[in-house]
Amino acid sequence: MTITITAFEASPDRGRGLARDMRVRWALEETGQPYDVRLLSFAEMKEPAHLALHPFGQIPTYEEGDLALFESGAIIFHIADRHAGLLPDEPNARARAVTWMFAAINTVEPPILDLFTAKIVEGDQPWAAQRVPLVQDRIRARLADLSAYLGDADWLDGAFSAGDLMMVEVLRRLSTSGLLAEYPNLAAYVARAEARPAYQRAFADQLAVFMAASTG
Ligand code: GTB
Repeated sequence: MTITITAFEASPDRGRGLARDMRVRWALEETGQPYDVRLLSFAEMKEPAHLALHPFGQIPTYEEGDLALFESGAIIFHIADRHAGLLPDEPNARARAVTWMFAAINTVEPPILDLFTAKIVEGDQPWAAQRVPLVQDRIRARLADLSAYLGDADWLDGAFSAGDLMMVEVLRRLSTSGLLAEYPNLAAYVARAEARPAYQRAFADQLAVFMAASTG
């Protein structure tokens, strides 16, 4: 059955692979699943046809036969659960990998999103200059704990898993902030993941969409 995901027609990240279709593309590449992409304008994302798939009018969505999903975490769990390559077979190891997926989106990602909001969305507010350092310190607290946990291991719990994929995707949002570089083992962890062939294919595909939109 054909898998179809949705992505921005013209991503505001300018092809840096920071929108959440990137993590879904990467999971599909890691598990060797071919997929189609339906590109949407901002207006199309808020129209009834897309709202029927995604109640909040966002990307990404995932369609496969009569199954339609939204939320990147749920989509990646579905892909990893159905196809080999992103979750271990051993039940306890599998549960721990899923735990890291939740840790990434529930514990590490929120302050990182707050930084984006504080700097970009609310950057012109009078209190922004005070808020940004507070949020940065909250991020540092998470990164310090994650860095101590990872130590000199390659991945969070044995072999590369959906937990690593999600954690790396969350950490990549910090690439231009300077914060990741304060934790060399985390910077190396992200670089190690970005060197994976599946990541490279996913990144190239989303970049090609941006290039076509900006030249076409
Ligand atoms: N919790 C949902 C999930 O994980 O799937 C969040 C989905 C989401 O935030 N989607 C965003 C969206 O559709 C795109 S990824 N936004 C449009 C809207 O809400 O109307 C977020 C994003 C946007 C832009 C950049 N950027 O420019 O760097 C990075 C990430």
